[in-house]
Amino acid sequence: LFQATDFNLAPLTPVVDRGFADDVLHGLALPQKQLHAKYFYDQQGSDYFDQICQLPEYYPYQTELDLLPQVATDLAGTFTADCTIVEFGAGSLVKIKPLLSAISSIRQFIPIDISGIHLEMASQQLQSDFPDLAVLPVVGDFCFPVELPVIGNQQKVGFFPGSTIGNFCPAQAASFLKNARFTLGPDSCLLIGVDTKKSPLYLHNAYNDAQGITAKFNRNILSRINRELGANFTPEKFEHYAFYNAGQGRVEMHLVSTSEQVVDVLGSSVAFAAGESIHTENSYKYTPDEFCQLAASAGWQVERTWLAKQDLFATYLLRN
Ligand code: AVI
Repeated sequence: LFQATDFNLAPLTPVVDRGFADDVLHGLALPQKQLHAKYFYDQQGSDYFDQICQLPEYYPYQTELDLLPQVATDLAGTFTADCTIVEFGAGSLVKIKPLLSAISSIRQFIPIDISGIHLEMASQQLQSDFPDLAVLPVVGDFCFPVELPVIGNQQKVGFFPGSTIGNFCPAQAASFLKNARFTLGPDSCLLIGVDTKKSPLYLHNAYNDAQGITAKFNRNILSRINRELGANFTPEKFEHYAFYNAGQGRVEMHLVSTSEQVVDVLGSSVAFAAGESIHTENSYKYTPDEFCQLAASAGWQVERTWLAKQDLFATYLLRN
């Protein structure tokens, strides 16, 4: 196992994993009620997210997917020795395919995801599409350092597409980047997709789609709390509300109580005033300069930047 001291890294940022029930109770007791966005992704939430990715308004998914074949072709000349790809928050394993098709030196693929059944099904499908690849899925929360099941001493390349880093606040994003350096080890790289700052209206439409799928995705977090923690939320009594907060450089998602109401959560009565919100997600957007500074603060060097059409999205190759 790697030791932090082996390559002169700062100790890992201490983080507390309170678990779902405690996190929910803690978040709903704060003056601004909040729920951690990672709890969107049960089986139902992961299915809704897949539907979001097919929406015409939700540009980050298709824009990044269109950029990846070019990125993969460019990287084929960089990664010539055997390597292992570690994907953080792997989801449906679609975005890895252009890399696997173009870079023949990839021997092992370790997808990490919090949503176990979703990951298992996607990994089986990928294994049958790429029979020579060793696919080693890990069910886990990549907010915390993850132990990798790597056999051998190949170079590790992290892959973190989809601008999931935007769902962390900048301090948490820097911690994630530091932890990823530790998890991946010396001489590693990280290929990361990050959404860019753009017109507020464009952003607004992406998080307020006409079909209301994002609203269902947002409310599902309440249904999940009902299912798994026996709470009695009525999700229809909460409105989806998403807007771009230009001062903070992020899209915020909230669930706004449509009336004064009291909800029972694990024996605690949680009171809502009419119009009071639960803050469910932040989605930070970074200019290339801002992201390069963030990466540098975590000890990564930005080796290459690819910008999508109209600068709608960026992919960066970072080197440890
Ligand atoms: C997963 N993540 C990067 C998405 C985002 O854009 O922040 C989640 C999402 N929330 C609403 N739509 C999509």
